Amino acid sequence: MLKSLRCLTIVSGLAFSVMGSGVINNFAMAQEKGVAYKEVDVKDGGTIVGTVKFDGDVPSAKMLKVDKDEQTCGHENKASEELVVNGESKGVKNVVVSLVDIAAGKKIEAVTAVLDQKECLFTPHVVAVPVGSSVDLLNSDNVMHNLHSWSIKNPAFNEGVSGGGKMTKKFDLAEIVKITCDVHKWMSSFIVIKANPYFAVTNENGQFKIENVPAGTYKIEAWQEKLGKKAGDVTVKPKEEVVADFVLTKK
Ligand SMILES: [Cu+2]
Repeated sequence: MLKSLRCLTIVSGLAFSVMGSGVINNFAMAQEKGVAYKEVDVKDGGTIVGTVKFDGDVPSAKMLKVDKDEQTCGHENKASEELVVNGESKGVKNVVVSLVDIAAGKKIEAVTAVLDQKECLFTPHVVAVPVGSSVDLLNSDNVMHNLHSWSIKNPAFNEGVSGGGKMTKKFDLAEIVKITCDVHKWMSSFIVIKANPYFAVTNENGQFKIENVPAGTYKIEAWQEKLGKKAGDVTVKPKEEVVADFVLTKK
């Protein structure tokens, strides 16, 4: 069998924090510098798989106070998705794992992703796309929502979208964009735009897979809105599967 496993556990400290009250611009500082990326035919690429786990007691979900449009948004407070940890596996959901310094690899396939506003929450909570992609911003509710992008590099927008409405925005530059609704202050999400196609968002068990990676050693990074960034090195061999696990902790 060609398949073999190498294990890499990344437990170094956070590179820096992206959190803090009133410091939205830190998201701009949190962007990777990036390297010029060249599209090439990848032959005998390898695969990176891994799990992002939470170190510590599983935190209970922060509750968001619903105090407007209750007929649509509901009369109960809502569980925030800012940090979702699986109670059994301790996997962290919605972590963006990416290769940050890869200079050449598979073609960047621009996509049209969907970010919906449904029952007064953004869904999914984290959308990751490569540069050049668009996002359909939907409103599936029967109340007015607003889409406020805290973009630094891409054109920022702050526009209402009526019930059943849609607007589409294109993102050409890599950055982490926080999206909020100014009508319902509890609503937030992130659109993460990546400079190369080597990234994935973890599932509810914290698992991810990045495929068709040219052989080589790369810096791999995990980003989560509350836990910040953590990086390590991963070495990919032709046609092999390498494991890159992360352990994130609360500050
Ligand atoms: Cu809203």
